[in-house]
Amino acid sequence: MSQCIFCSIIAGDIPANKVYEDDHVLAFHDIAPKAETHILVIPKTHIVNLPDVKEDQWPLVTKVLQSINTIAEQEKLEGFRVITNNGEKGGQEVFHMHWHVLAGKSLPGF
Ligand code: IU
Repeated sequence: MSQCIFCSIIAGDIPANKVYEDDHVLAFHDIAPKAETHILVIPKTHIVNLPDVKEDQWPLVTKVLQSINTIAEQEKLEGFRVITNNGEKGGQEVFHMHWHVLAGKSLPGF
């Protein structure tokens, strides 16, 4: 999956400002932050988005979500927002499932 930019980051072929890594999950700062803190959390397995998750991959999705809690604690986030965009019409631009973790000055509700 070498044409996938996030797979290239996982492989170490493209640098990223990493904040967390384990056997299954990688998290790094978004290159174009939309909030004071903007971290992307991704599974190391190439999954396109939520609708692409196979039955046996749900435990991996849980690991990704659990790692968000670990990252929030590690980065001392007092509050945070989690967003995942799915499909072109859902605003997804990179087709490797990722979870945006946004934090910083009070985020407006919506
Ligand atoms: P989206 O949900 O697919 O729209 O989000 C993709 C995000 O990936 C977006 O916020 C980009 O700024 C970010 N990103 C990145 O951090 N590093 C990259 O090399 C590329 C995109 I391409």
